[in-house]
Amino acid sequence: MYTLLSGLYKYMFQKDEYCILILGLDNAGKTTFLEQTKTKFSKNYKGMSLSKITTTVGLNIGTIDVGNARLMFWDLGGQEELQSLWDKYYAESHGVIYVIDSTDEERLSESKEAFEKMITSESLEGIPLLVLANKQDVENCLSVPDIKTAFSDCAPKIGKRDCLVQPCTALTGDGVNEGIEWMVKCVVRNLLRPPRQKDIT
Ligand SMILES: Nc1nc2c(ncn2[C@@H]2O[C@H](COP(=O)(O)OP(=O)(O)OP(=O)(O)O)[C@@H](O)[C@H]2O)c(=O)[nH]1
Ligand SMILES: [Mg+2]
Repeated sequence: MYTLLSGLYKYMFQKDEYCILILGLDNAGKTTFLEQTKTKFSKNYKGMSLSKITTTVGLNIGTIDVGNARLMFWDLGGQEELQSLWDKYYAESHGVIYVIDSTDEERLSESKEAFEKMITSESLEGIPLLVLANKQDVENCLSVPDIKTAFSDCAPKIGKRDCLVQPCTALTGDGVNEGIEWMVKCVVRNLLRPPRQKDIT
């Protein structure tokens, strides 16, 4: 009886947990996106003022619940010297959100290099990839087709994993719901993924 009841309790209340990395160059808008996501998806979350966000040294974490899924975000600092820390988190992640500053054409190739290095990591093979073309509120910014063209030679390396390039404005929240809902759908159905490190230990 106990087993039956505890099984029922788990079925009804326990969330499946997924770790989602938020990566991208410094100033792309990762932390702004995380704060906006927490504000949109957590009822009682009193977000910090988006204008007060400063560059991340280390990481920020955040959790939201969407249906039966609990997403735990790790927003890592994007400065060059911090990028070497990204791969320490790959083994435990179930999804990656890669944020691009659509207003910064000058650093687009730098962003592409970091992206390429990340997607070629074996530990991320097969995991869903949400690419955010952020700062779409700024006039004359790069569009999704512009970014897809600039990143086109990465396509073979993305392979068969789920990938979506989503226009987004983290500051106002445009595109945030669409991106998160897509990610939830992908991580939940990504049953082919081998067990994560934490599941083994
Ligand atoms: N116009 C505009 N500005 C944005 C948007 N999202 C973020 N920003 C601005 O971009 C700057 C950098 O944002 P952050 O969220 O700190 O960027 P980050 O990617 O976390 O940067 P690091 O922590 O250094 O890696 C801030 O001044 C934000 O206000 C957006 O959608 N539109
Ligand atoms: Mg940050």
